[in-house]
Amino acid sequence: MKKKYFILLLVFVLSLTLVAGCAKKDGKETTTTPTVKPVVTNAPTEVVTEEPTATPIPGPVTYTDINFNEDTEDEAPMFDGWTVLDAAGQNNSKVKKEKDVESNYYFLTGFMNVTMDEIVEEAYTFSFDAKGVSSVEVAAAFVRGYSQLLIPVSTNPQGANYYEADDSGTKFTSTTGIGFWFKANGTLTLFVKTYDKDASANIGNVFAEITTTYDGSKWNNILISDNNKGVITYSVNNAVVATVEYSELGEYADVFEGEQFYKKVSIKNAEGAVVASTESAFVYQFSEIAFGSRTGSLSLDNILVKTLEEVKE
Ligand SMILES: [Ca+2]
Repeated sequence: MKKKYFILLLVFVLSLTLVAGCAKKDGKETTTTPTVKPVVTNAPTEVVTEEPTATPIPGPVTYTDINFNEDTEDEAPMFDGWTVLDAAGQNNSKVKKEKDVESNYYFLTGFMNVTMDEIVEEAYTFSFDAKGVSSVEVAAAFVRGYSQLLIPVSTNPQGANYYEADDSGTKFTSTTGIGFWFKANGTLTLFVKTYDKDASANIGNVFAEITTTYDGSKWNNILISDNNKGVITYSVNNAVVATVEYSELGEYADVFEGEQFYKKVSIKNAEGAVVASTESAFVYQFSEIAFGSRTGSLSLDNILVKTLEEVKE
């Protein structure tokens, strides 16, 4: 009997061991951590960023960089790539020598038309150093005119050029474009040619007197920057003094058939306030860069014109 009990006990222990083993195995299976299915997300959408507005960058053409110096001859062509017209043949305008410095400059006076030969059809900057004007007559820098487009005036049947009076009863000259008239006291006149049926030659002007740091007894740096998209910025001695905004390209068929002009123009002061405006401007679709004088005297040096490459869209 004792042996029988021992065997039963042994079977019982073995059974317990097996049951425990199975239980352990089952437990292991039931406690297996289920696989977490990955969260399926949509493929990320490619974000298309809009190209920023194209900004003009300097280059690639520099038309002229004229530092009148010891080597500059005192006769045409002292402006390489420009045409110098001494309308009255007085031969007053000269390359002059600066006192005490090895630098020359160009003295513009008399009835002069100095135009850059290539008409600019893109954004550009036009900079130079200027001194004067002591005369009460006009000596100015012009942009967005075109001296081939002329309206006859009483003093000149060939038409008002940059040096010529416009018959408007003022001292303003030229038929087309925007003039920046230098004056010794620093109050410079910015004037825009207009189509004016009431004027005797049908040429009028809108203009603004611009207060600047310009000092006629010293050299001043002038920068005219035209983005070819409707804004010209005028700076004197590194300070913006005015902007000219132009728009509404159209034709004056009865005057210049086939030629396009910006008709709507406003002059803003340095604070951005409109100080003069017109809707009949003769502001040419392209830009002839020029100096003109009608017995006003202006000294010029370091003339530099650069086109700005407009990024193609
Ligand atoms: Ca010089």
